[in-house]
Amino acid sequence: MPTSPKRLRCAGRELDLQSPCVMGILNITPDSFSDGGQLWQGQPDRDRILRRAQDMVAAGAAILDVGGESTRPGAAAVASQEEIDRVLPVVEWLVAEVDAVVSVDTSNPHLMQQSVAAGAGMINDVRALQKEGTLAVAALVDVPVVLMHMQGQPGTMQQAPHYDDVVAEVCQWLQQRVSTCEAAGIARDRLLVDPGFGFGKSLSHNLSLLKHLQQLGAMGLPVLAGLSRKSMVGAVTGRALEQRLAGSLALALMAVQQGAHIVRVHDVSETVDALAMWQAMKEAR
Ligand code: 8Y7
Repeated sequence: MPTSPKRLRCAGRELDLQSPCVMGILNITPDSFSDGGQLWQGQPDRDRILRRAQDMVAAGAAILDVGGESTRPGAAAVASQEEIDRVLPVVEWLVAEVDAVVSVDTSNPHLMQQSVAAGAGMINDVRALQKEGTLAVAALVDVPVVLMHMQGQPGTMQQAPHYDDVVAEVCQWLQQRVSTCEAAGIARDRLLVDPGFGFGKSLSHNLSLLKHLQQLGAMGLPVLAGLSRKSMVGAVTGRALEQRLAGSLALALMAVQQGAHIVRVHDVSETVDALAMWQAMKEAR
């Protein structure tokens, strides 16, 4: 089984993936799925964003993931320039002020290019570089790229997700995307993979992917898992969005136990503590 790289070069920063990393979520949208526009006051709220970002980094986030397009099921599409106007200033503020890798959560090639030019150290694309122009931009820049699996499109993906063998199909699809990326000139050591929990998946699909996450790790690339506050927590616990912390911590722990290198979360401090306990246990005799 190929082993994944132990370090990732992200613009001027290095990520050590030998112990799990936490990626903190910064949603710069008026209508975010799980944190409802708190960083938005008609425009991105610089003070609130920087305070939230500094808190996340002080709590142990190694990466901050900034996004301006809501991909929640049924969300409306955002125009390209509007997304750039939302997100690019935030990338610039974070690069200047915050001691962390800045990841840009986008499928927009213009925003990818401009964000990396502004100092972003990672691209997180829920469409895995399938949009026109994104492969070419990703080949030209020199930062890691997260390739996430999604079945269908955000607006309709949860209507009737179907797989014969979800684990095998998600792994095969990501293998294909990795090959396409390599053929386009993106070095393999810049790629990460993510099964895309909740993106065109039923509860049982999500649970199978988590249970067998190690199969994704067998590709030999770092694995990212985004489970925080997702509907699978609601489905199992019956909890509303703001009451999904305990379920989300359990999922983060299970993900790293199954080989995830990076967990994408809303609640950084709590997740860092949970992972510290996991790490301590792991290092015991
Ligand atoms: C994921 C993600 C979201 C995920 C990666 C949410 C942007 C929905 N989920 N990116 N983005 N993986 N790589 O609930 O699971 O946070 S948005």
